[in-house]
Amino acid sequence: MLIRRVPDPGWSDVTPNAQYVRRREFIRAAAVPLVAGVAGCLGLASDAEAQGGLAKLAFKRSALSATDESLTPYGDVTTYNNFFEFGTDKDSPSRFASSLRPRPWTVTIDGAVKKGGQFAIDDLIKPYQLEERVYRLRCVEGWSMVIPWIGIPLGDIVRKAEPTPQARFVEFITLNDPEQMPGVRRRSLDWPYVEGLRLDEALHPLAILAVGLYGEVLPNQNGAPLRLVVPWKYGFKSIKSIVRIRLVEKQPVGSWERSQPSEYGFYSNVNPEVDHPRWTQARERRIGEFFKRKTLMFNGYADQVGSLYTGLDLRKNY
Ligand SMILES: Nc1nc2c(c(=O)[nH]1)N[C@H]1C(S)=C(S)[C@@H](COP(=O)(O)O)O[C@H]1N2
Ligand SMILES: [Mo]
Repeated sequence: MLIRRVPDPGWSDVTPNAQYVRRREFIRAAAVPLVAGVAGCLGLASDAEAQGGLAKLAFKRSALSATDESLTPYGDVTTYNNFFEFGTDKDSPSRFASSLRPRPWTVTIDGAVKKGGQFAIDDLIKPYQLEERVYRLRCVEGWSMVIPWIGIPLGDIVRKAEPTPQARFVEFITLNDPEQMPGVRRRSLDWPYVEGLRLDEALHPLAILAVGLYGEVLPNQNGAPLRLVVPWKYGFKSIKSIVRIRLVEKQPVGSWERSQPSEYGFYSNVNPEVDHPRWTQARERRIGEFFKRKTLMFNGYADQVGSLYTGLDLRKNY
């Protein structure tokens, strides 16, 4: 069991990132007294200096966090990215995503729902208390990170729209605007970027819509202003800069499945036992670490999500 329950310390203050990182370290160190200044010696201040200077968010810490692992530094989380709408190199998103305009931003919720509509991003999020969820993100390419996301349960948004009995899947669609996204002028994928979940996966409490990370609003390169985070699936399922959430009857075809169906399936659960056709999925490199580590079933969330897949052949349904 990799997820340890921690007591909820309640609403966080709106804290500068330096204190924020120190407090996290403190919580992780549990009983070890932490004197002022020690954090700097441990190199935590350099993390803090790398903050984006973006708006701070008020949030409460969630018990559904992987609190037993070190956070990937902010600088890596925000410069080593996949966001093909801004190019295919790892540093393309951080170099070019400044042209994305995350406000004003409208999200359409439609399809098999009673209460759909078009919502300004801030109105959509306002009714909910933001939560911090520290999750492992594991890319199908074989690297991983640990990121303190800020968001709300996806299930809250889906339930509020009141899905009709026809709704069996949720389809997510990214903005497709060549003015803001230079990468969509090239056919590296079929635009717009699309992803999908089964309805019960979307309603699982671990699935969130993120609006921030490290206590701040999402940097553009991480999918501002709204992106999905599904921690037990490969990173590509966690679609960025969402403009539409559609409840549908038929299983959606995601962009990666469309581009290469033999390599990327609908489920895309992190599974060390099922290799990608061109490489093993048994191990991964945590960004910032030298040695590879074993990839865990469902990315370490097997206790929480395993029951969603009882009776499903995970080799056929990759
Ligand atoms: N719209 C969109 N969403 C996307 C992608 C993309 O290219 N476009 N890349 C995916 C992949 S492959 C990964 S691994 C994660 C990376 O998220 P991060 O850059 O915030 O770590 O975003 C996913 N979401
Ligand atoms: Mo990925």
